[in-house]
Amino acid sequence: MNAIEQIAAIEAEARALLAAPASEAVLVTWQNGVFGKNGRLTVILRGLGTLPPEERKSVGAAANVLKLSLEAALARLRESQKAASLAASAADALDVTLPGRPLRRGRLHPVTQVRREILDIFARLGFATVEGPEVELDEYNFGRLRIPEHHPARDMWDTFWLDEEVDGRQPLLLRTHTSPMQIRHIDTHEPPIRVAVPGRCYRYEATDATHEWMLEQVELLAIDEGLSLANLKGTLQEFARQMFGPERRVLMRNSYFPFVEPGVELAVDCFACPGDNPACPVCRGAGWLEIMGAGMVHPEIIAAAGYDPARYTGFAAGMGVERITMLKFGITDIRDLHANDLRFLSQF
Ligand code: FA5
Repeated sequence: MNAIEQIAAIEAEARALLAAPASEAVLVTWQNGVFGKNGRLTVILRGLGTLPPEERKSVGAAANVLKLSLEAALARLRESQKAASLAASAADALDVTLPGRPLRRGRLHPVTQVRREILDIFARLGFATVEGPEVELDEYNFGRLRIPEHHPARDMWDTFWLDEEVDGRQPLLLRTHTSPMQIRHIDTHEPPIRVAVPGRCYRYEATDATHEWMLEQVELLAIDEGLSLANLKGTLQEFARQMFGPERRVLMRNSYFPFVEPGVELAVDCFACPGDNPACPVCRGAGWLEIMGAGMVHPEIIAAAGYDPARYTGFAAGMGVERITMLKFGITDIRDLHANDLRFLSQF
């Protein structure tokens, strides 16, 4: 085959290839065989100088025309193949302009929110936060709070008992209130004392809309020179105003706890009924929901800790965090709070 015939053969192959595009691998092999270092067209162009002058011109022209037109045709073919494959993948591709699905944000449990709010309010009133053990000695939960064995006040606070002992001391129980921390704190700190004690408490209790067997309390304890019932009342009223707003009515009435003298309890007006509905699950027609017990620390407790009760006086309070959460959010059944139903909890 002379050079012109070879050029014609390459051109025919190229037409066939371009008419029914082969795979990229076949295309590359063919292209190398034509344009590569020792490709057929390369060899023809390289050998132009050896041809007789009359052939050189026509062969050179034909080879160069073919080279340019083939290069252009191959580039066009590759462009159109690329466009086709993009179009094919676009059919099942992501639409990046779609707005994303929002992530479900978690939130704090309503009781946690309210506990933090309570502690924040008391922190602004000068009370530091401290914590104590949930597994407690009978001695702190009852004995040193002036509730000896067989005292009728124990009936109010039946609880869960443990067989274990700590450092040879027992009986141990799950604390019924946060008041044992009053004793632990005055045993280890000197007046002036102002602390708030959050924590879980446990009671052997028949549950209903306002009673659970596990509850959270925040205990308040202030011991200083010259503290009176007026300081207790002022502190609790300021707490209620900040917690529930100035329009909420607060009732302070007599109560009895062996570790205070006098004792009071604080109630807030019912949010679930006008106050006279005997079927109301929250107040049962009383119009008030009790949220805490309080009073002036009993002088015997101050004396037992080694301080002169003529010089030092104090007040204490113990409030139910779930009850305050109910008032705050208008929840009518305390049992919903720890039932762990996200449809309920995510409303708050
Ligand atoms: C006490 O626990 C006393 N330690 C409070 C106290 C502290 C008095 C300091 C004086 C000085 P009481 O048993 O009333 O008191 O409980 C206090 C609060 O805890 C109640 O007002 C109520 O808000 C909450 N509470 C009590 N029992 C339950 C229960 N079963 N479920 C939910 N909340 C409860």
